[in-house]
Amino acid sequence: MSDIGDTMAPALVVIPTYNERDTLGGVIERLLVVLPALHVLVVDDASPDGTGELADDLAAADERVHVLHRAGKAGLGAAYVAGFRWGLARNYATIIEMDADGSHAPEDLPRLLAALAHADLVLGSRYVPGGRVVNWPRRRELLSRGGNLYSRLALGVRIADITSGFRAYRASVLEKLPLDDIASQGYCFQIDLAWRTVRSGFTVSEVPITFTERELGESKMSGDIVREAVLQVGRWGLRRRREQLAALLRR
Ligand SMILES: Nc1nc2c(ncn2[C@@H]2O[C@H](COP(=O)(O)OP(=O)(O)OP(=O)(O)O)[C@@H](O)[C@H]2O)c(=O)[nH]1
Ligand SMILES: [Mg+2]
Repeated sequence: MSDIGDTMAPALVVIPTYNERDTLGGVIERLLVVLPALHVLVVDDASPDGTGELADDLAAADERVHVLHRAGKAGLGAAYVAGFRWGLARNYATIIEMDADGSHAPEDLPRLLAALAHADLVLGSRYVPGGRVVNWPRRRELLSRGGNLYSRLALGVRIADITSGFRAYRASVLEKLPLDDIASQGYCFQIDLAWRTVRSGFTVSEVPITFTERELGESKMSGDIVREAVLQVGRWGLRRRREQLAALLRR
């Protein structure tokens, strides 16, 4: 993107980490090769494996890299909210979410940013034409596709990959969302933010990505994360139905 880094503050990539020592360095290196004007913020929750110290070393060697250290593991949502606040306080025009485990290809990011010219939020999508998932066990793909179908039906939004964690926001969206109220974590956090973005009247678009399952490190996926998403999305869906019904009765 030609306008990053000239007149506007450059775009910020927020990368939450918990025990991602094996992959973080490679992801940041690739990012800065693909888009040299980017800034990167690692939000580390005191990873026991030393990811935070590695991030400090990377930041000391490159002024485009920054680190936010947090006291302990408090979930992906809380880490992102802290990272967003950091970025908003520094006037970045664009704030990007990305995993540290290598699942999201830095090489796909220029297409996300290009699409941001015509939308307020751009999702890197596995489930639009051209999108792909590599190395996923069948049951993992079913869980992800099922979660997306469930969210589409409950919330009535036409988004193919609402759980995607590779996405770019215009800062104006994050400025408007009530970040203090967002308590959800994991997938639920991603659905929550996209849903609030749509309800606030912003536009969302999707571009295809190739998602590659992590080869190193450990997943932080858990039954709790799935349960939280199922219950919350169900609640939001019911609230939406109640609002629709109330509007119908008022007519
Ligand atoms: N700071 C912070 N980062 C987290 C936390 N939980 C997960 N992350 C990071 O969030 C990103 C996504 O987590 P993953 O474990 O890859 O979750 P996932 O992609 O749903 O699961 P896999 O497909 O198994 O990799 C990674 O960069 C994690 O290190 C947390 O509690 N705090
Ligand atoms: Mg992952």
